[in-house]
Amino acid sequence: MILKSSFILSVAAVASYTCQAQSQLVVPQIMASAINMNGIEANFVFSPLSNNGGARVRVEVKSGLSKKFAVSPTGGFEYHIHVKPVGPGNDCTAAGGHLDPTNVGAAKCVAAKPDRCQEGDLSGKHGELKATETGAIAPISYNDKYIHFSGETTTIAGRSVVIHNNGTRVACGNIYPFDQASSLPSGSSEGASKAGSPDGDVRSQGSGASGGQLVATMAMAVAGTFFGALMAL
Ligand SMILES: [Cu+2]
Repeated sequence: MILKSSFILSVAAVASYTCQAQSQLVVPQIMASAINMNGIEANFVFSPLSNNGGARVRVEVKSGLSKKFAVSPTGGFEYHIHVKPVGPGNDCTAAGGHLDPTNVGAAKCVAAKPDRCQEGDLSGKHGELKATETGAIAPISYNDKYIHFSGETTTIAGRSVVIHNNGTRVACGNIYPFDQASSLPSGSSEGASKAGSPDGDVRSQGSGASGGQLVATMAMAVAGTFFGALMAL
């Protein structure tokens, strides 16, 4: 009995500490992007790293990036943070070029030298999204110390994530503050592309993916990130 109640107390203490620390350090700045177009459904969560800046990035692809679809000989899909938001009708071209505040330019970005990569070149720094048989890719997470949550030219806020198939832009979604993204209406096409027209999102209509699902996924991602950080303390 004593053992059981002390266990419950410990859990309660951890939970209370978690909520407190989360609200003070992590939650206000978390950014997220939910892509849902052309049969491609993917979530990106950018959580600030507390110590030396940068972000913990979590990527989950639920559908659409299959081996059958992949054009590149590498069997991978590139993805980047682009400077502008997505245009009306899920227009990924309107997203403009890569986020590149230090003007690195188009020089080849290699994972071994991330300081020579564009801030927005996520697949250059961390590897392409590897196509699978089903098109779903299990969640991956990594740290990226070059990502910024502030600064007019450097922040990822208000920009977009674009997925490419051997260069061609095949899906995109805007980057929102996490708390804003989680309070978006439950219609997934609205949530995924606020600036776009739902008409441009034919295959996602009736796909059954709800805003609630996204919120749950993101909440799990955030919790995972936080507990990872706790363990590193
Ligand atoms: Cu791109």
